[in-house]
Amino acid sequence: MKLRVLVAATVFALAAGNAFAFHCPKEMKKIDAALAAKPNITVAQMSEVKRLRAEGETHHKAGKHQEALDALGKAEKILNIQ
Ligand SMILES: [Cu+2]
Repeated sequence: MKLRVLVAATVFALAAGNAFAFHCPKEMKKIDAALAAKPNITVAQMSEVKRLRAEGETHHKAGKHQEALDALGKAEKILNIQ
């Protein structure tokens, strides 16, 4: 019985992790699309967006999806595309 609970918890944790894993590339694409559309932001904002975008990708590849989404979310806020 305990094993069953453990298995269920593990499956849930994996599913949640995968949801994040698939979410990050989606947010990165949104940022890339916004950048390609030449957003009306300052040069400083642009470099901050690019920094956050790179930071998000690094976190994502390291498996830190929540940190990745935090960084990508900040970039999206600057781009006004949330
Ligand atoms: Cu991720």
